[in-house]
Amino acid sequence: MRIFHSATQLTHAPALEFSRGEAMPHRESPVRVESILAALAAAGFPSAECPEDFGLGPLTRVHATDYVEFLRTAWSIWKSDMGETPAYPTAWPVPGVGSRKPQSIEALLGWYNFDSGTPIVQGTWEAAKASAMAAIGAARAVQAGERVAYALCRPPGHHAAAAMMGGYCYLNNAAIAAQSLRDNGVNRVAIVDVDYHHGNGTQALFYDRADVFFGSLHADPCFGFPYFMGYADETGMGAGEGTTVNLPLPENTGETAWMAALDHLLKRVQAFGADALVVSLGVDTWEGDPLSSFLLPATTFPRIGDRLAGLGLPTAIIQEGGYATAELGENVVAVLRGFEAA
Ligand code: SP5
Ligand code: ZN
Repeated sequence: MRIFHSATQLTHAPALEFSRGEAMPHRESPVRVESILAALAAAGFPSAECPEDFGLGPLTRVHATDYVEFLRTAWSIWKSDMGETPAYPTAWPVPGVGSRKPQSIEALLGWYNFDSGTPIVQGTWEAAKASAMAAIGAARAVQAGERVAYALCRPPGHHAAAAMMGGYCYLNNAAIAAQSLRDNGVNRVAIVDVDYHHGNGTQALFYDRADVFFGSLHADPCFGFPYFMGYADETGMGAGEGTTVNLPLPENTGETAWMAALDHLLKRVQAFGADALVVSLGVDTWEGDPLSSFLLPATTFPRIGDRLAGLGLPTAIIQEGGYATAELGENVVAVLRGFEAA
C-alpha cells in the first residue's frame, strides 16, 4: 500500500482549544502523526512518500478562491497587527447579526470559521496545503492502478466546506481527492465517512452533485459535533437528490449497531455504482477516544477495512480524526491491514 505524508504537515501545532469554559491542550496535535507513523513502521508498511506539489488548482476546484487566498495570507496579516499570538475568531455572523463580508482580519476569522477550535497559527497554511497534497497523491496513486493508497492527512479535512473552516479542518482533503479523481476521468466517486463526527463540509460540497456520493455514519447531530448537519433526512438536492446518505447513531453505539449501519451504507454505495472510493477514515469511534461516545473495540477496525475492501473499488483512504494518541496508530493500522487482508 502506498502511503502519502509530508513533514510540512507538522508545522501547524496550535497549543490550545476551548472546552467547558477553559483553555485545554489542543487535541489535533502533531503527536497524532507520530503515533500513526510508528504503528505503520512497526507493522512493516512501506515508508511514507512525500507527495508532489500539485499547486493550488486542485484546491480551488472545491474551495472558493477568496477562501484559499484568506488561508494563504491570514497569518501574515494577523501577525503584522497582533504579533505571534494564535488567531482565533471571536465573533460569528450567525443569522440576525448581519451578513456582509467584513474587512478586518479579526472579523474575517469568524466569517470563514464556524467554531472556536480551529485557529490559524504559524504554519497552518503550509500544513493544510501539504495535507491536501497527500490526499491528491493518494488519489493519483489509485488512478495509476494501485488498489488502495493511504494519505496520512493532518490537519484533517471533512468539516471544511467551500469557504469555511472548523472542527480542526481547513482544506477538505477527502473532497479534494474525490474531485481530483473526477477531473482525471473517473466518472462516479463515492465518499464513505466513518469518522465519529459528521463530515458536514464534504456533504455541503457535493450536496447537489449526482457524480459524487457522500455517505456518513456519525454521532447524531442532536448531541454530537458539528451539531447543525448530518440528520437522516438530508439526502441531497437537485441533481444530487439521493446521493447523500446520513446514518446518525446514538450515544454509546457499539460494534453490532455500528457495523450494521456500515453494511447498510455500503449497499447504498454499491447501488450508486461508484468507479472509485474515497474513505474519510476517523478512528475516533474507538471506545477510549476522548472526543467520542461510541464504544467500538479495537477489534472492530480490521473488520472495517475488510468491509471497505469488499466493495472492490480503487480506494483512497484519507485520515480524519482519532484523538487517543497512544492507540491511534494501532487503530489506523488495523483498518489498513484489514483492507489488505481482504
Ligand atoms: C476531524 C475531527 O474529528 N474533528 C472533531 C472536532 C471536534 N471539536 C470539538 C468537540 C467538542 C465536543 N465535546 C467533547 C465531549 C466529550 N465527551
Ligand atoms: Zn472526528
